[in-house]
Amino acid sequence: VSVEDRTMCEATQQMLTKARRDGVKLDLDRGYEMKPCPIGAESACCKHCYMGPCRLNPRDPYKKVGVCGATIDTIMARNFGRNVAAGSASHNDHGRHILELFRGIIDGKVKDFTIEDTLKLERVGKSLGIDVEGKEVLEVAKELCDELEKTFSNVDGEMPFTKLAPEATRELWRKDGVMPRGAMLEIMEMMSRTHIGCDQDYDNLMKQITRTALADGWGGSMVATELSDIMFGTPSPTLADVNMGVLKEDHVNIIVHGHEPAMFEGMLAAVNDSFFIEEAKAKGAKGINLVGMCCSGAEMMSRHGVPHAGNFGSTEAIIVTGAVDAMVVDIQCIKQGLAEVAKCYDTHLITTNPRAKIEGATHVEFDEIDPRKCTDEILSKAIARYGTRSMPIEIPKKIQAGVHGFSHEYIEYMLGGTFRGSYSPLNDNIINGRIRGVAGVVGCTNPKVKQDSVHVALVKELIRNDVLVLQTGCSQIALAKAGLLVPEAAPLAGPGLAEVCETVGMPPVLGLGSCVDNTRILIAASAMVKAGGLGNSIADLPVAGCAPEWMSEKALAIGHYFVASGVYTVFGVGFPTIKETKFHDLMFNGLEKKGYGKWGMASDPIEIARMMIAHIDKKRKQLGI
Ligand code: BF8
Repeated sequence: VSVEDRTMCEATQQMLTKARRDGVKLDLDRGYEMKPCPIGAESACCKHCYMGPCRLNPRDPYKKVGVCGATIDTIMARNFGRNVAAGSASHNDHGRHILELFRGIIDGKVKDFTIEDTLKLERVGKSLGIDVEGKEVLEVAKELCDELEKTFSNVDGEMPFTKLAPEATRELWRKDGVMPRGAMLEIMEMMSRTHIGCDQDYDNLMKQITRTALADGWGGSMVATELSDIMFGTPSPTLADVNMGVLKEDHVNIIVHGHEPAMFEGMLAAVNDSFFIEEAKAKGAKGINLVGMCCSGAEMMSRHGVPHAGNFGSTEAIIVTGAVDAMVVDIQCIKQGLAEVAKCYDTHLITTNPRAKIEGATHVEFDEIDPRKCTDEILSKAIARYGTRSMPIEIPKKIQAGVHGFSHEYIEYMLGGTFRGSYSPLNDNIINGRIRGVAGVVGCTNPKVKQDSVHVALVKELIRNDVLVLQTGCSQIALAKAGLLVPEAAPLAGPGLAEVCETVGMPPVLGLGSCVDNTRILIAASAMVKAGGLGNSIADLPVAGCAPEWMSEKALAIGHYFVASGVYTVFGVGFPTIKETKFHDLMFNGLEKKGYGKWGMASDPIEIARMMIAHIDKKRKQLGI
């Protein structure tokens, strides 16, 4: 298969070609060669006990049941529930870790990080009902920390950040018994209910799936975003370069790839230390070049304008440049295949988190209390590797500038100004029809489809139809590489959206950050409801979401918390359910009738756009606009 069929990213094509020449196999080719199990792909197998694994026939799903008698609907619901539990666990583990760092700062144990955005601290505190008047920063921080701890540890009541959702949306959650309590409880209950012989009613399972997903979006993910902003700064638009051309042949190149911002922040602080800059120069380098990849890269780009080298589909490929002296990783979406590729190109692959080691990688543990111990060792290793570089180096000359860092606070400010900051101007533009609706296009890349191609074609079609696009994660990077995250892309939008973009000076595609920052979209949607004129709940809004090249369990958890919050959410690639089953019908149809959003699935970008726009138009009609 030609490299052009594997990825539309030219830099990645160039590196895939080189890897093939060098005899090194990358994920992009492994993905093509893998023939996924057709029964598993449609979730028709159950391996929750050892009477099986049981395989049902996806083409005749009701013909057979499992040994225990489990029907296809139970099997699909249990599988989906466990996917959502894993995705929600990932984000909640991330969020809880961020909360611990925050507590470390408050307790004075962590000295290298601080509370950067005290205004946001107050605002978030107030939004949760904390009285901030006349209180010291640390006092407010302590109260906020105690309150947010409940996100994870509550065993009853309502998860703190659910307060930010519109009242009608919360009422639906209460009425249906899906209001999340504490994330640890929800995930535990999801696991226990999917054990052999427990909950065997797909409709009842769906309730716990919904609660577990909501415990991600309005729980751990939101804690991660809001506290990261408070500690490291709330993003505002920043110009940053994206793509492999950000590597510099005459510099020590260090890539940070993962999800939690603390280690990356630590690296950023250490890299400017004159001692290491001199060390690098002594080895003949002009300096040290720190760049990001995937989600922590997207966060650092949004907050500090750190260059971004590429998304999930490019993490193995970039090592093929030979120019990466160290790739430093923490948690999530770190392919084990990186170890083998790193070995072939003499790159240091360094794991830093006790929760994510990789066989064959070097482990240098990051500790927030003493960050320099880890970061200094990494710098020494990378500089030493630069001094002994022996391979030919080939860096694709692809680089694209874009504007990133549209927090929901900045969107409000941008549209409403300092004094009347509100989402009313956005609502006005939706009501007057200049903007048809708002879409969130987010998520991974997946070697089952040509990298970036569905993201780019979909977003272009949406903006052409006057739909404002909000982006996060690897999708945002795909569009940044394609040059759409600049105000100059406004003429690619339909006349109404283009006019708004030109008036405000904004791109038609707004980059909000990493995957946990999808919660910025939830808060923006809630603010749109509160600004008035577009209904009472998130489900009333003319909005839709999509993860066109998804691959992870986190993506399923995110997709379901959007659906559970009221958003029509379309996934590309494929979906782990069988059409014409009761469980599929509940997800793709029944949930909407109960007042939620619903799932959709299509693989062609133009078809996805058509589905999203049809939904937006349906909502506009219901609103009478
Ligand atoms: O969390 S977008 S491939 S890096 S899962 Fe992973 Fe998907 Fe990228 Fe970020 Ni989100």
